[in-house]
Amino acid sequence: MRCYLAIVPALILAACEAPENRPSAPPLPEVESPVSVAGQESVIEIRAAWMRPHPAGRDVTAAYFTANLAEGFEDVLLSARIDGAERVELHGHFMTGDGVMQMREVGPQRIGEDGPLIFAPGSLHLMVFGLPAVSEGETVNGMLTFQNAGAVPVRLAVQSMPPELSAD
Ligand SMILES: [Cu+2]
Repeated sequence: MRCYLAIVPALILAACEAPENRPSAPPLPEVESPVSVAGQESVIEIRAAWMRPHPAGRDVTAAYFTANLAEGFEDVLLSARIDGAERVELHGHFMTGDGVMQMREVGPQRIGEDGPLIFAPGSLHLMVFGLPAVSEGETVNGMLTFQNAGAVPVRLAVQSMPPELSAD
């Protein structure tokens, strides 16, 4: 793109921006996210997504996954939902002062170039409330919402043991 000589700065700006604003120009891709602090797009890949079968008589269970940043250099997991569940919270485990492991809700979780965002037993997990009981071998669909990547679908295999992570 070339900018031609103009005397008024505003005209120079207009001349430079014109190609993007012409009706014939393809629309800019929209980032499907509520806010975008980092102001850029990213692509997230989800692997090893699984959910524990409900313990007998309970309607709360936990789900796990590994999120990789395939494109972009930073993103934030804002929230999650699971089809059929009343509510999904991001949880973490913490050691209390007297050495007892407890879990509680945590805020948005960052993912960067320094490595995948891992939700795994004993660490970060999705706490799934009010989902009709699922059992081993079923599959549950859900959605992870990232600040830049937007809504990323996830398919969770219901199983008691963690899946093997492919070596890459
Ligand atoms: Cu929890």
